[in-house]
Amino acid sequence: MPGQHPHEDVTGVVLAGGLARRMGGVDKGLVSVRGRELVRYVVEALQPQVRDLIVNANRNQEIYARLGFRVVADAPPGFHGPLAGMASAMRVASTPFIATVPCDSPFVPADLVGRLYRARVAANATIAVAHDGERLQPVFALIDCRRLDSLVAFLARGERKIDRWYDGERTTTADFSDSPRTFLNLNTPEDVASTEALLMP
Ligand SMILES: Nc1nc2c(ncn2[C@@H]2O[C@H](COP(=O)(O)OP(=O)(O)OP(=O)(O)O)[C@@H](O)[C@H]2O)c(=O)[nH]1
Ligand SMILES: [Mg+2]
Repeated sequence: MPGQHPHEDVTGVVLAGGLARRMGGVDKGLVSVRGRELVRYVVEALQPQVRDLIVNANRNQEIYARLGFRVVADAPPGFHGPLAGMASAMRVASTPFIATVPCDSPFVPADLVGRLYRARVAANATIAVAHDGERLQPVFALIDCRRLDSLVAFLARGERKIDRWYDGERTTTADFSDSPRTFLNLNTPEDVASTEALLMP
């Protein structure tokens, strides 16, 4: 039925594997935002949209595991960027697709996965990436897990840039220009403070 997407086809992946250099190297997903770990906002928004959820983290895996979902580290290891986290999630996902979101974007909309999914179907693409009207938002993406071999080969060549992998795939975009808050992400301590103010009742 138009306007719907098969939840059972999608595993949500929360990318929490970064170094958070702009936040002083803390584990960003675990940073407290109005008394709750940042990753929890993302998990709560994504979970109703997918069948399974995976948290991709390279540190504090046992703390992330308390969220109740599978935790996977990057493969290959070594902080090579979000593509490595996507690859390890694609390897273990038991659904045909993964939908990725970063752990530092607390305003994931309830229709994120559905819109990505519909854009992918409409374009007969293997990847759908969110577009904010000005630029691609590459860590908000729906990816066909059958492209794992392509991604592994890309990483094995020493490539790291997410846009470059997308460029070589059958990639389409999903327009989220009506929803700029989706892409608000917390990179610095100042971002945490301003978002806490936004979340004030
Ligand atoms: N799995 C994985 N995810 C990463 C890696 N680097 C960044 N990310 C994720 O990509 C998303 C967006 O990245 P940034 O906001 O730049 O986060 P970051 O790289 O931790 O922070 P900075 O070092 O300040 O840029 C976040 O969800 C990060 O967790 C990585 O090496 N591996
Ligand atoms: Mg960020």
